[in-house]
Parts: sequence; C-alpha cells; structure tokens
Amino acid sequence: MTTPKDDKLATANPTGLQPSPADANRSEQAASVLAQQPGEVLTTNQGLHISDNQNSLRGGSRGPTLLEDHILREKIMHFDHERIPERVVHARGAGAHGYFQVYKSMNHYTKAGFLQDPEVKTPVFVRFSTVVGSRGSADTVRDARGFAVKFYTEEGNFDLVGNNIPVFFIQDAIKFPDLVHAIKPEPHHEIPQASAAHDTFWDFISLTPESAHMIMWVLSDRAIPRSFSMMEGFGVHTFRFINESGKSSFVKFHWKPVLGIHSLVWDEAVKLAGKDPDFHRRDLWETINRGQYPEWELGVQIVHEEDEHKFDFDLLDATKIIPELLVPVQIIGKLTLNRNPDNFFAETEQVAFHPGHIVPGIDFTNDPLLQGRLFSYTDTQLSRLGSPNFHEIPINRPIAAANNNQRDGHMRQTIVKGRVSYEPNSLGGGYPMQQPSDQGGFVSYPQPMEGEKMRVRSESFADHFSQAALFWRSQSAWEKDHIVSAFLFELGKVEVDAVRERMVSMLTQIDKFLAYRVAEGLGMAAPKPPSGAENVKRTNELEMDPSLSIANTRKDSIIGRKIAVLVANNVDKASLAVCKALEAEDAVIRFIAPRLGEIKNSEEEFIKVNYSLPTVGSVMFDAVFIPGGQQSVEALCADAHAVLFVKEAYKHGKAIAAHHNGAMLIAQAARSAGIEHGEFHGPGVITLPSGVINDSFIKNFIGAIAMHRFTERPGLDAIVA
Ligand code: HDE
Repeated sequence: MTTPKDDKLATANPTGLQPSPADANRSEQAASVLAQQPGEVLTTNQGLHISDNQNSLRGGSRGPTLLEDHILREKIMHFDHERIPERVVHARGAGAHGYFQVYKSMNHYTKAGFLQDPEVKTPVFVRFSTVVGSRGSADTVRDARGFAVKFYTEEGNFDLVGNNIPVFFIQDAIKFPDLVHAIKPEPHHEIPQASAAHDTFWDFISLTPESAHMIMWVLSDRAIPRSFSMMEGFGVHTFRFINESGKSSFVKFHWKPVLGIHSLVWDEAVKLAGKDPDFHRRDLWETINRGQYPEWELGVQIVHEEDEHKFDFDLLDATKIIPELLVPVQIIGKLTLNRNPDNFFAETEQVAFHPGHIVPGIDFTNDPLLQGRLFSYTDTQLSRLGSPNFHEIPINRPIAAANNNQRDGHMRQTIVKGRVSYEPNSLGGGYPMQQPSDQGGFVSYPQPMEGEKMRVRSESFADHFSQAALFWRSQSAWEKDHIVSAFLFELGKVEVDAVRERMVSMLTQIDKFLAYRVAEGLGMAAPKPPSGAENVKRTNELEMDPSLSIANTRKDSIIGRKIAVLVANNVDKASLAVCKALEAEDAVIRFIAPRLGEIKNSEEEFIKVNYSLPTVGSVMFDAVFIPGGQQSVEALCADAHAVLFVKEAYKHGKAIAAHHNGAMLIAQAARSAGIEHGEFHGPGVITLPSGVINDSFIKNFIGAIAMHRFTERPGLDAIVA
C-alpha cells in the first residue's frame, strides 16, 4: 500500500474546485466564488447578508407569512430542486480521487500518452456502483458492481467504464432496455428493490440463452464483494490499441486488486443490508482516510490483429472472456486512490462517464454492445445533469484544453470572448483549428468495412454455454455450493413455475449436476439436457482456468482487515498485546463492549469503546479476538449479542482467537449453536488457554485472518446464526 504522503501529481489537479487550465476564458471572479469555502456570514444566493434565518416574514407575530419574503422563497425553491434524476442504472455509488502510473512504456502497442512514461502520474476519479438499486438501496445486494475510471490525461479524458464481472448479460445494445426493465422493480408495484430475485428478471433470462455465462458470475460470490478494494475490474469489451505507426492490436482491460479478491457470503450480505447499508461506501471512505490507499494493477490481454479468428468464440462478443490460460494478462501499471471527495453531490453524483471518451492510441471495436453504449452515455447526461454543458462541471473537466465552437445552452459557465464561433474563420485568426493527425489529432482506426445493412447476429456469437460451463468447472467445491444456494434463493422467489422450469432447463446445458442440484433444491425433477449438450467443451477446449476462481487469490495480507475485540470491564491488559501486533500489520482494531463509553482494564486504565454490541454484528468485521479476564468474559457470556457475535463469526468461517478464559465465550457460542461438547473447533479458531501472548499465537491469528474464510469447519450447515 502507498503511504499517505501527498504525492505530487504531474499535472494540475483537475477535480478540485480550482479553475482548470482548460478554462482560460472563464472569469476569474466566477472561479473564486466557486472555490469559496463556507463563509462567515450567511447570505442569499445574491450575496445579501441575512439577519434572521429562524423566522419567516409574517404580518404580526401570529399572522400569515408574506409572499414578499424573498429570502424564504429563494431558500425553499432551491431546496425543492435539490434532487436530480438518479442514474437509470448504477444509481448508487461511491467515488474517490487518485492517480494512475504505468510501469513501463507501452509504445510497442499504443501511442496513448498516459501509457508511455512511468514517471507521469495521471490523475483519476473512480466511481464504484451497484447496477440495479436506487440511490438509497443497500451496498451489499447481489449485483454486478460498476468500476468506472476517468483518467484526466494530457490528451483529453479517457473513461474506462467497466464492471467487476468480465462479461455481460446480452450481446447487442438493443436488448439493454429489456434487460433493465426485467431486473428493475416490477412496474405495477415497484417491488422488489435492488434485487434480481423476482419473476420478470428470470422470465427474461430464461428466454435469453446468451445471458447464461453472466448469470453464473452474478450468482457466484463475485456479486457480493467484501470491499471495492477487494474486487477485480474489467473493461468487458474488446478495445483496440494503436501504436505510432498505426498498427492495431485487440486489448481487454483488467483491474487486479492488490489486496486480492475476497467476497462476503450471502448470509453476511443479507445481514449487512440492515446493520450497515453503507458497508462498501464506508469501507472505501475509511480506508482512504486512514491512509491505507486502495490499489489495483492494470492488466491487459493483447491479441494481435492477425490472431483475431484463432479462438472458437468471437472477440466482439461481450458475453465471452478470453481465458487467461489462452492469453495471459500483462500487468502494466497501478491505480491508487488517495483522496476522498469533498462533496458527494458535486463529485460522485455529477461525474459523467462515457465509454466514448477515448484518447489517441485507444479505439473501439465493432462489439455491438459497445457500439450502443457509445450513443447512450452522452444522451443520458442530458436528462440527468440537465444540459449539454455537463463537461463544465468541475469533476468532468478535462485538464487538456477544451476549445471548440459549441456554445450556449442551459447552465453554460465558460465566457468565451470574441465574435468568432465557427470554423473555418479568418476573423479569429483561424482558431481553434483542426490538428493534423501526424501532429496528434485524433483519427479513427481505419478498419475496413464490408457487407450489407442487416439486422442479424453473427453466427460466431452463437455458442452461449461453453464459457458458462468453463466458469462452473473452474470453481472450488465451496464456490459451487454458494452458486447452487444462490440459484435456490433467486429462483425460490420466482412465483411462476414455468419460469423456474425454463431456468433449470437452461442449467442442464451448462452442467447436468448443477441443474440436478438446483432442481432438487427447488423440489423439481431436472429435465434431461438436450442431446449433444454435454459434449460441448469449446473455448479452445480448456477444462478449467484457475483465474476464474477466487479460491486461488492471494491470502497473505491483513491490511485494512477489521478486527472486533470483544471486551467488558476488567479485561486482561496483557491479552491486549494482540491488538498492537495486528495494528503493526495494518489491521484495524475496534473495541466492542456491551455499552458505549469507557471500560477499565485489569490495571484500572480506561479503554474507549468504539461500538456497543447491539449496534454491530460480526458481519461487519473480518475476525474476532476475545481477550482474557474473568469478569470481562463472564459479562460477555451473559450477553446474547456477544454470544451471537461469535456464533455468526464461526458460521461465516472467520478467524476467531481467544486468550486465557476468553475461550469461555467461544464455548458458550458453541453451546448456543447446539454443538454437543460445547466446542467450536476446526481451522481458524485459535486459543491460548494459558501463558502470555506469544509470537506463535499472533502468527497463527494473522495467518488465519489473511485466509479470509474457512469453509471447511465441521457442522457449519447445521448452525443457525
Ligand atoms: Fe452502462 N450505463 N450501459 N454498462 N454503465 C450507464 O450512464 C448502458 C454496460 C456502466 O459510475 C448509464 O451515466 C447501455 C456495460 C457503469 O457513473 C447509461 C448499455 C458495462 C456505469 C448506461 C450498457 C456498463 C454505467 C446510466 C448496453 C460494463 C456507471 C448513467 C449497451 C462494461 C458509471 C450513466 C458511473 C452507467 C447505458 C451496458 C458499465 C444509461 C445502453 C456492458 C460502470 O448511459
């Protein structure tokens, strides 16, 4: 992780409220007003000093309010219009500033300026989001996550508007409104919120076989990440790189989280939606504030132009990955998020991404999903941000100068001087003028075009099941269990039998055993797969690809992991040595007690309590530590919240450690779970019944936290938590 020291960006910060160099013409006075911190005197929007902000103007102390009260009317009118339309998809999100640095010049493949010089730090703004829910929905719902990065490069803004899942539901943009209508709350009663678990979605999916691959990802734990900083990101579509000599290669973009890929389990996700609906947003905000800057490495899979057809799937089909075993990911740079927004609305809400914002050296392909997106994103900003001038909102301004003859419109900020607003002109000296391509002016990649106009899907897009099956085969046993449970939850909420039946029938084409398990769980008989379905193993005949399973991610770091330390009065001071050791590894320690305020340790020193037990749950933490101390442990054993805390942590496979008689609480939790001998045991439960805290205890605990989760504990299924 990067240290909090303030890295100097190679270019001016474009996203604060300082005037951007792009706005040379903007009035200095207007800029300074924009940049103002809250002043000392309360004023109207016109700068009139307000003497009374408590009472409206009325005729007599008990009389009617006067229409004349311009101060009241201005204030209420502004309030009435505070909300803007939320994004039609990806409404709920969180953003952060940071920078990107390439590791080595990529000039062999692309002339993109920001991918040349390892010394240059390109400023970025990143917004993560869920797709389906409204702005006020919970963070931890089952859904794809948006992962949108705006690079403020010297050659203009480049937006990589991706997701945390490398494929999509549909192959052609014309299906997008249908998909979104199907997954959003049903129109007659607006139910359910932020959930795919309802009839209309599964009706659509069961009739749309191209969605099979995406469905497997969405029902895996990828769709319930532990944190934004522990999920991958993908550009999804195949793009093009173009180098200085005009040679093009195909490229897929990947973001690889430095902390590894980790997820919640469904029970945690459900409980978090109530205990902390802002779980992911809070995590991002707090980790940046602590200086534990989230990082991702940028990876690329490059396919030479001449290899376009060497795969048995189509590179233009957004329902397909290029397995990493076929084309390895080259790591080429790093993204670091190191600054929280100053104002959510001004930055995170008003940021406008667009996959059409590209720079020389990067270009599109004919992916029919991408092509449709190129229209959608500018269009949507007109209704969401209200004007074609959304590029002037500080967060959207490029650091590269923006000069053209586009003029006027609602909320125009730039005051362009002079009489010329057309091109060609002589009265303005010919400026601004086109820049020839050999001097850096953008030209589209001259891809040859052929064929007749037609509404048709290419034959090369026809295989919908091979990669869904590859994904399934690549999962570990516990990941497969989670996928089956997810199907049982989602399809269990479907009310129309025929929809469930069609879905199970679709699953037979992915894997017979998967279909059987889901059918059995739903109380149905699994139909036979269509003949020939089981012999299909295309995608150049891979049996599995390890990069598809999160079981294979790194498990050697506890940076940013939140450790709950359960305490009450008279907690043993010596036990608390564990906390220092974990903090030294950049874990976050939180003291949780039956009540807020302070408690005293065994040496009469005060410890400030971070949370009271009724306000939290183990789902909000990565691990639990129970220090010793007779009185403290007895108080916790008598507290139902504390017992449930440990029981849930065990059920969810989390690391649990106890010193001395702290283990009594583990035993109490086990008894409450109906475990016969009152013992939770198995991997990741670490106790030290006697003696002082030693290195091996600490090392074991740290190792267990880094493992993230132990899925092999005995009796987990039987525990109700
Ligand atoms: Fe989007 N998408 N999308 N999308 N999308 C929007 O743009 C759209 C698609 C993605 O944090 C909207 O400004 C169409 C794929 C992200 O502000 C809208 C199609 C991928 C975000 C829109 C797609 C994405 C959006 C809504 C099918 C992954 C949030 C508000 C052709 C590669 C960006 C807005 C942010 C947002 C349209 C499919 C990612 C309506 C028509 C595939 C991360 O323009």
